Amino acid sequence: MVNIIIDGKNIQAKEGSTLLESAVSGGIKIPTLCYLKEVSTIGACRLCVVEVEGMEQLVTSCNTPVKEGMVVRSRSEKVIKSRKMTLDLILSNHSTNCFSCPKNGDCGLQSYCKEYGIEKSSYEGSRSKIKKEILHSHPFLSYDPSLCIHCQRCINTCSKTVGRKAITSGKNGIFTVIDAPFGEDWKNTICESCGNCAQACPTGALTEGRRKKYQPWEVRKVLTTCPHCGTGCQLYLVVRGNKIVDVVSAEGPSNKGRLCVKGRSGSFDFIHSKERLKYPLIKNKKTGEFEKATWEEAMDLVASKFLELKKEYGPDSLAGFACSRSPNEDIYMMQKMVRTCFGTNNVDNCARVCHSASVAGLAMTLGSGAMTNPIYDITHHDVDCILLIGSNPEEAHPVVGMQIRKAVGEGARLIVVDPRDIGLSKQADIHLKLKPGTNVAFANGMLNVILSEGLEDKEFIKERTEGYEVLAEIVKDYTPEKVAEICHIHPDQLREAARMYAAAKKAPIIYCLGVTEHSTGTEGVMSISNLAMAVGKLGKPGCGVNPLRGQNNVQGACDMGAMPGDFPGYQKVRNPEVIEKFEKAWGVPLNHKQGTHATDVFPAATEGRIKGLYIFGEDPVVSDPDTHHVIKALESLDFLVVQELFMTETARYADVVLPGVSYAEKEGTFTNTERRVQRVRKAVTIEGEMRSDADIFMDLMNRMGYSQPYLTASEIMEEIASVTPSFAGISYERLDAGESLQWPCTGKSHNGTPIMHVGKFTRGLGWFFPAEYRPSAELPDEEYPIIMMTGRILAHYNARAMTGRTPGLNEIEGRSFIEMNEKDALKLGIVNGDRVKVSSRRGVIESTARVGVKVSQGESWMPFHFQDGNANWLTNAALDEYARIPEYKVCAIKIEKA
Ligand SMILES: Nc1nc2c(c(=O)[nH]1)N[C@H]1C(S)=C(S)[C@@H](COP(=O)(O)OP(=O)(O)OC[C@H]3O[C@@H](n4cnc5c(=O)[nH]c(N)nc54)[C@H](O)[C@@H]3O)O[C@H]1N2
Ligand SMILES: Nc1nc2c(c(=O)[nH]1)N[C@H]1C(S)=C(S)[C@@H](COP(=O)(O)OP(=O)(O)OC[C@H]3O[C@@H](n4cnc5c(=O)[nH]c(N)nc54)[C@H](O)[C@@H]3O)O[C@H]1N2
Ligand code: SF4
Ligand code: SF4
Ligand SMILES: [Mo]
Repeated sequence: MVNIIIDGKNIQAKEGSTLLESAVSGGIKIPTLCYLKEVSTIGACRLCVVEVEGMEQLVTSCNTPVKEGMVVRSRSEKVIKSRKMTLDLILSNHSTNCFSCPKNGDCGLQSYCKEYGIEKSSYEGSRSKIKKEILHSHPFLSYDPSLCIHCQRCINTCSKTVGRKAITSGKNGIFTVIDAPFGEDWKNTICESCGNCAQACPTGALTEGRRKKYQPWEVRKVLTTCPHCGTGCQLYLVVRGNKIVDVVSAEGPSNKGRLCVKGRSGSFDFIHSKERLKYPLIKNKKTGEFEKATWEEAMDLVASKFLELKKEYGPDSLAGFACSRSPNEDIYMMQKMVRTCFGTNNVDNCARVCHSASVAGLAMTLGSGAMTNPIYDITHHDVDCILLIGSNPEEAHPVVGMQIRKAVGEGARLIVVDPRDIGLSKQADIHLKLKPGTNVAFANGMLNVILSEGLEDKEFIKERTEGYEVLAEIVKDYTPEKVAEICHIHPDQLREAARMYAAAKKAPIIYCLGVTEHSTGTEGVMSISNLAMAVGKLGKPGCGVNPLRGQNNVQGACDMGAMPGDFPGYQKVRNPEVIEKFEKAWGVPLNHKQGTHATDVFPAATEGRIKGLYIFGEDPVVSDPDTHHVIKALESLDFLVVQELFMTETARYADVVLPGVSYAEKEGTFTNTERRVQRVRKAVTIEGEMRSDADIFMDLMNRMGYSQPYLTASEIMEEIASVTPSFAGISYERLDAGESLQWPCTGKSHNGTPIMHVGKFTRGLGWFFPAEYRPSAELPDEEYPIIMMTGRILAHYNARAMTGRTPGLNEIEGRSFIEMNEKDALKLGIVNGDRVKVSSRRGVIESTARVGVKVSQGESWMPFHFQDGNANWLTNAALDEYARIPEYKVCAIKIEKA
């Protein structure tokens, strides 16, 4: 610490900090238009000047380091005069049509001019003469050069915070200008439409179009959590009256002020959509049409129907799927309803088709199936090497992707293991473009190199693990040459990757569905955990095995016990003591039998073993593999209830449709991928008869004869904490007081657990799984010669119920396509943009070909978001033996010109 004096006030400042930072810490305001904390300290706007005793010239405080004994004046006559002159000069090049400016009333320049008494400029700026074109072709963003003050905040934000470098400095004659990617060719730029640049712009130069539609003084801001992916970005919903008009980012632990395009521009249109379900619907059996019903009618029908089926066919003929987009409190109530009223453990959530292999696999090897380290910890600049396996974070977890790009830009090594060229593979030191479905062989190959070159952590293996000898024997067979043949990679590249990962000190493994969504998904996960254990990279900062969980609250859905074998907090159904504990807590006898996995519910329904199904916020007709078999199963049911925001493809098959409410219309919590429990807050009330999802469950429970008191979200969290040891210390009181808690949080004075397995695995000793490579269930042959992988793209989210209702996102990408290799295309006479017929043993669709080298020869890739050609008519419902996860990532197809 050093001591300085600013405006007569003694301030203790951190050594190495700047005058501006120390002034702020001492509560002294200094104006600035170009400074951004940790991003931009270029001193370009010169508004932050201060006078330092002993220095002749004024200095820019944003980039002047503090020195012991400095005496500073931040508001002396000289300083004020200089600032006035600066503002006068800036204004000379700035259009002052404030009335027509989208930032009127919320503009840094306007407010400083007011503060310093500058009404108009006394100069005519030379820049004001250059030809300027407003760029506004982009669906969300626009740039008006006449309002640009060249502070470069947008450039610095895009390059440093977002790591994208989509905005650059250009030239117009002798002037340096901003080249913003929002002109007519916006689609051909590398811009990700995240809008972080617009949020950084202090004036109305770079803005979102929607800014024009509200005034800053008419709105209030509600702090909440993004409803899309598991990154868990914190954001403010900007609300005017009862309408969300905008989103701005908040400073959350996982996003640090960033958002991606879906969080910023795709999380409010759907809430106000005219297509929202507004009242309960009952299907008229004769006409097959839905008819409007009262809540009384609908709820009585649902309660009596489930009781009737239970009586006739037994409790295990009923099942429920919980919504991973919905808060913990709703999900907790749903599984409680299924267990206490349906009387079965047949309750599951979309993790079954997503990361169930991680939950099962890591629980077996480490004792806990969750991400081991926080996002910030594994993407921070001191990380040495990131091993990214089957994960496309630039599109699927974009704010994590931004932080990985930043880390790599700052020197971290990057190894990408993915069959496709993804955005991050361009930045990678090594890209292992392996054949789909060969992850276990790859991991064993890495281990072969590590063990044969003596790169393993012998002490860690000895002290903290078991099962090493068996695995070491198995991997002897997986020589780089053999693995190279299985995986279609180069043996030396594998050697190099193994050495790079093993030698790095801080080296996290980050993985996702490219590992899990296989018929060998759980083995894939366990072989990755083998890899990390062998080099001792667990239970340490900047390391770990890190599955990026998909849905905003899929971590929570698993934690809350929406799983056939687990009560809340992974307390096992197979453990009689656990059953006894919940029987006591809930006051009714419970079913002792493990439940049916969601993916097994469909064949069970077709075979008549499942009769009644309650789907809360999932759309399996779109998202589950092999659509025909899903539809057949739904049609075989005696009774289907769907509780939704919209009339989805799945809801069309329901007997009763119940309208729930979205994240912006209720209180609750989401748990993000790093096990962080974050608040969701009510921002608006939408007109209609919709009810909060937890309320619907509590009402139904009472109608089914279980006496469930009506609890608020906060009271439900109290109940969760009381029955779940890992949540025991979590409460709304703590969260609303600003604490950020990652479970396990075992008591009121426990601060949560950022890094798991420190010193000891949850399981005790870590277990090396004896993994052997097995090929995918369906391999290409003469009839269906091409492997199809499936996945997601940046602008859309799963079945698109939400993102599909934002017109701008549909403009960015709105139709089905299939990526194929140019050599395959040439053979088939297909060129880029051709319509193609794509078929598998299970179905036929049409799509548009995207020809190139993103995928290798003999391989292809499709998103599953688009109904005009959905990959899931073709995908294979082959299941993994441990987690029952489907093989979305590999099936055999044929492509023909349509
Ligand atoms: N924009 C957007 N973001 C989303 C979602 C969305 O729909 N849209 N959905 C959310 C959900 S639910 C989830 S679970 C996550 C998923 O996030 P990710 O898993 O990152 O996304 P995917 O595109 O399914 O697949 C990731 C990568 O796996 C690769 N891959 C395919 N087969 C293999 C293989 O055999 N081995 C290896 N090593 N890699 C392979 C693919 O090429 C792809 O790049 O995203 C979440 N975020
Ligand atoms: N081919 C292929 N298919 C895949 C995948 C793949 O990689 N390839 N990935 C799979 C994966 S990882 C996943 S997670 C699944 C996702 O599959 P789904 O879970 O079916 O997909 P979502 O579109 O997220 O559906 C969520 C539904 O919840 C509703 N909803 C949102 N919030 C609420 C709420 O608060 N209350 C209520 N009542 N409803 C709400 C939305 O309207 C939406 O219809 O897709 C899987 N499908
Ligand atoms: S929208 Fe995002 S990617 Fe595009 S220029 Fe702005 S900061 Fe860069
Ligand atoms: S990265 Fe995920 S959580 Fe963050 S804004 Fe984007 S969709 Fe939302
Ligand atoms: Mo997912």
